[in-house]
Amino acid sequence: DKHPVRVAVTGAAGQIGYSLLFRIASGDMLGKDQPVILQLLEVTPALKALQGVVMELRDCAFPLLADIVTSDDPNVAFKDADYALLVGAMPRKAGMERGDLLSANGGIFKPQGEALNRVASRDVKVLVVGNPANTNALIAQQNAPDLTPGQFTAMVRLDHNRAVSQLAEKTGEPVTAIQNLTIWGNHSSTQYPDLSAATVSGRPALELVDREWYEGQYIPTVAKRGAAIIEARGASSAASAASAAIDHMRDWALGTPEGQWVSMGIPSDGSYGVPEGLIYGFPVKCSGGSYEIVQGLDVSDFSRGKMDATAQELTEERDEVRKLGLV
Ligand code: NAX
Repeated sequence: DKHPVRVAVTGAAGQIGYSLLFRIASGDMLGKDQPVILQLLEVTPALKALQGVVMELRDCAFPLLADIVTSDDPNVAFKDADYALLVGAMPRKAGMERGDLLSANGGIFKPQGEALNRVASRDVKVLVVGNPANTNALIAQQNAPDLTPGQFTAMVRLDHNRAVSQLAEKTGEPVTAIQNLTIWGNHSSTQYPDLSAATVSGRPALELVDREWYEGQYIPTVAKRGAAIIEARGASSAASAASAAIDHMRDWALGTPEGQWVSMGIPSDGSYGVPEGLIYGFPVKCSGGSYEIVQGLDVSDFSRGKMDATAQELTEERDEVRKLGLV
């Protein structure tokens, strides 16, 4: 029997947490043979609500759920964590400037990075979901000097999954027929859902859809899907975000299928001309618990422009958090 691994989740009493925790505990993330200990972090006023979620988790009698720890102290919640899903964040409120948002989140992700640095497993895999996810991941990473920068990642998998589903719908094919599309850059409206290398049942996607639809409809629909969900549901994406977080961590830990890739926000090594160090969405393949950027893809002028624009936005966010002394 496998030893339990420790999975820390922040913002555990929130909307995404309410889907995510049950999926982790049922074995969807790390496999049906991998026991888990959940280590849940919340702000003090939410600890009571969190106790209710814990009661429900226990009521599921999940065979793989070995233990549950709750705390309002990151030094407790991150202790020996093998995986950390940083979901809790300060959402943008009406009238908030980007600088205000980055500064409010710095107050969360700087101490969390420091705590991961102090107490987490030396091999911890960190996924930042809380927005602005890429730059929050950068803040946590830069405050964890004893960990490897590549241990910090940001979620663009929801965008990736949305892009797969939109293309499947358009071509009338199942989602399983779609392979090798990429979300480049920031988890924001500047993201670039790229079909240049994508295939549908083995045929190039861009031979099946027209260019006008791709540029004028597909890209903005994927990039603005979050707003469309809020408009329809009256609340932001939660179950789909949790599902994407499960997919991101599962693929990182257990590997991507042979011949396929997924999109992850990871520190740039300069590949594809992306400024080094930015946490940027790249096409990656995973195996043996690590990821590698897919190299050698063609970059058209159209792609170059989109990839540079989203890099520019991330560079500006980085400059802003530098000014604030957060990185
Ligand atoms: P909720 O507001 O429902 O839950 C957030 C929870 O985090 C709250 O319970 C709050 O008490 C807690 N929290 C706040 N500060 C904390 C701290 N310092 N330590 C621990 N917990 C803390 O938001 P929810 O809908 O769950 O969304 C969470 C985050 O995910 C938001 O930042 C949201 O913008 C982001 N999203 C990111 C997505 C992505 O693709 N990267 C998509 C979905 C989602 O919008």
